[in-house]
Amino acid sequence: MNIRELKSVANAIVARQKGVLAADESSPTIKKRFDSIKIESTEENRRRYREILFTTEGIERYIGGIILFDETLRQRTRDGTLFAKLLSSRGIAPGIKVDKGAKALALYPGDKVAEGLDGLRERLAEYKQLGAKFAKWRAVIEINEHDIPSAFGIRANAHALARYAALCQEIDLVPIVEPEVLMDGTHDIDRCEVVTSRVLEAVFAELDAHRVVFDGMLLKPNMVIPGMKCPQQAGVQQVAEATLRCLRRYVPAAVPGIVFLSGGQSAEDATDHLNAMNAMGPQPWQVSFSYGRALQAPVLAAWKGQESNVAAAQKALLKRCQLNGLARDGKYARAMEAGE
Ligand code: 5MM
Repeated sequence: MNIRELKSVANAIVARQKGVLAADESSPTIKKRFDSIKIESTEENRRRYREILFTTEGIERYIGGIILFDETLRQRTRDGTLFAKLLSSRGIAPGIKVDKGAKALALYPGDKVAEGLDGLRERLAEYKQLGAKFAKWRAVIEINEHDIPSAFGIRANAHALARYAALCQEIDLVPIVEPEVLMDGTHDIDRCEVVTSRVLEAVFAELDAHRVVFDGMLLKPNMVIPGMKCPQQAGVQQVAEATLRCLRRYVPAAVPGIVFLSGGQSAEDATDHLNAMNAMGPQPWQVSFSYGRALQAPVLAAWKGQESNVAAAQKALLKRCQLNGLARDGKYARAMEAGE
């Protein structure tokens, strides 16, 4: 393991004003996104769309890494350049999603566990050859009003995340460790904080037991936020305070960066929450973003699959990147949404 190399890639991804664009939608997820704008999910349409994202001028000032799906890592621009090569040449680290999705955890009704460990060492070696500098594994934790997630469900996901992270570091790929406590449901912010705390505690215990070097990884957690159907929604400051309280208790200071997922928040809310946390800084780690929907929803809405809308789509992406770049410094204000 080359710890210097791991640290340097991790630090570059969360350099000042920078974060991650999550463009690693699996085939079923990208189909859902395309359905919403009435575009057929063909391989060429997926390639075209990703080319729009990756060739947007100026995003390299705010985006340190982009997470790709297996198919995308093998695709090329219209003029034949591998996407991974294009991104590296622009100073953006290409990454790869390596989990194979959440499946029902046997004998634990209601719990899920992410699969994909079998053959992972060989897959990582191939991804590295294809130009990946980091990887990502997403564990999905659902909350219900009673007994989900179970303590064992949390442990099983934490164990898989740590096995994955150790395999990444063995081959000098920076692992992004993503335990996502979903915001689906009616639970309140306190329950989200309790579950997120238990999850992070278990994840770092397993990472430590697996000898994962904290300095050479990034954490991609959910924010502490009420369920979408909770009647008691929380204000921006409340979310920022609860999230930081939880992370400061359970995330070691050696971790270079926290890159939040957006999880179904609106683009504006995700930026506002990130901004509030940075305004309360400094924190022991870089506090940044790895948004999928919160960066891409405005892009899809502007593009609608039309060649004539490409410039508008790229403008929408650059705008979100710029605003999140400002939020990295605590300098974003909601009023900026109206401007260019
Ligand atoms: C972009 O979506 C990623 C892949 O999801 P599927 O396996 O469901 O296709 C996902 O892991 C994403 O990176 C994170 O959930 C963050 O995205 P959001 O939209 O929550 O910011």
